[in-house]
Amino acid sequence: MERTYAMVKPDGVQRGLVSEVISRFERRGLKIIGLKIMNISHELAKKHYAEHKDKPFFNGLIQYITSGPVVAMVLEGKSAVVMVREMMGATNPQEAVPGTIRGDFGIDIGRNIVHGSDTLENAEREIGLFFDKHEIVEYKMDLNSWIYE
Ligand code: DAT
Ligand code: MG
Repeated sequence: MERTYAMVKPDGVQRGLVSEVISRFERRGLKIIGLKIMNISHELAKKHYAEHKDKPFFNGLIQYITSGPVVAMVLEGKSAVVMVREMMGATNPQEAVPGTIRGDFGIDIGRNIVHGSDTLENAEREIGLFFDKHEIVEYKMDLNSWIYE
């Protein structure tokens, strides 16, 4: 099964959307195997968003993602990376379709509520950045035969 990294960003936490976001992933059938609330250090933020370091919005992005606690999670399921990305919606909430998290709760690109890894490679990298091995809990979900054929 595939694993991906997702997080409720500081605006999502402040707006009380943690349970809403987790609930959507959970109800879809994704298995939560890592979950915690944490503050992101500047150092971790820069590593996480390294691909954007030369973009004009980089400093603002680092400021935003370190401005309050985030809820970090590891989700497991078939095609988890793509599924989470589709459930999040387009990066700019103005372009995100209703029914997606950003399309239902966001307006500005710099306050888009959730993060989800964009590739399997980045998922592995980001899970490694945010979670120690012992924080990932492997277990059998008894519902699996009702979610997967
Ligand atoms: P995503 O979060 O959908 O993977 P991304 O990796 O391209 O999007 O960018 C990371 C975050 O940076 C994104 O969630 C919001 C912010 N961002 C992206 N493009 C931006 C822009 N043009 N102006 C301001 N912020 C931007
Ligand atoms: Mg991205």
